[in-house]
Amino acid sequence: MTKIEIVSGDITRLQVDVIVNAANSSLLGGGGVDGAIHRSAGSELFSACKLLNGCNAGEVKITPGFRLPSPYVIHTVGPVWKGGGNDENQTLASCYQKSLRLASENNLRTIAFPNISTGIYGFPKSLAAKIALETVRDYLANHIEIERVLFCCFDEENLALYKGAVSELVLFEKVVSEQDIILTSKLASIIWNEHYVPMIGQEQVDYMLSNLQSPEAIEKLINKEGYQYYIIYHHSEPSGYISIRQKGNDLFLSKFYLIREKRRTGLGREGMRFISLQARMLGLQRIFLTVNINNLNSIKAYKKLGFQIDSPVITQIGAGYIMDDYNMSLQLL
Ligand code: AR6
Repeated sequence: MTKIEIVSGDITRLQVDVIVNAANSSLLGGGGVDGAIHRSAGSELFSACKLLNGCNAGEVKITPGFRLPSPYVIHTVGPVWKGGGNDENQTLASCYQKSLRLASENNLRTIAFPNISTGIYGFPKSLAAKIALETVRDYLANHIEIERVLFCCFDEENLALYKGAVSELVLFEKVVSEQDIILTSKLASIIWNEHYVPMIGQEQVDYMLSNLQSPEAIEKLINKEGYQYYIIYHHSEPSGYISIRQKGNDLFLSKFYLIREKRRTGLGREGMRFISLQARMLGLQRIFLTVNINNLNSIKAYKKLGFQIDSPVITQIGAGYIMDDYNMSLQLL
């Protein structure tokens, strides 16, 4: 399921399509991982780097790997830590994001990162690990072309931090395969049965599940109606799912469901952050949803996440069933 792996040791030994170098803005070599990469790749790498005209912090450039086992190297320049008030976090995130984008553009499917900026550049390791993992996780949610991402930890402290952080990482995986669709439908069945039966009764729940949440119905929503589904994994367990779609200038949040045992574990906030990110990436400033007026816990949870109630709305769902809902919306800042 997960494409993220934590490995220890020397990045210059890894057999992946591309390794990332934590370089400096001259791109002409240095100490740390940069020095190790230049030594293993040989002097041709230095010659290739001389032609690149340097690189700004947060940016990326690509060269062949020459004598390295990996055919390519992406050179990125991390931020120098100056206390945190100089956009260090954003610059570090940009290193990871732009490296992945460059890998995608070059059809490179497996990539290894060192712990950028956490050596000579002095970035706090725990914060750097969190930014690295979350940035990569968010990119992978929408880029199925990347097959494997290795975080290569050279020092024991980083290795322990990454192992801890990755086991807590909430993953959002895009629903693409038939298997994913079947899993989504199963999650729907669990969640509707535990959550909606007391609200709208078993009969209506059964009707909705077989008509609107069957694998065929979900497949149609994805392939014909422009919905994107993401399964939420927590501690490697499928824990819920999200379904979104652009409607005009807004993002329509069609489904945001968590199985009962995963509620009140912070997944709501994590999921909302992910949904807001999808809205921003589409250039949208507002998220809206409908929620059953008797679904008091969800209404409360959405309010806590910043949503407001706009108006009541009645939705016909077929076979004489209706849903008595509220429209709720969240304006993104
Ligand atoms: N494989 C994997 N990781 C390594 C290796 C290796 N062979 N060697 C060191 N590390 P740093 P920065 C880890 O200092 O902080 C250079 O001089 C190391 O444990 O290499 O981004 C450049 O030219 C640490 O966790 O990079 C720049 O001037 C991580 O790599 C400056 O350092 C990053 O440490 C960049 O500083």
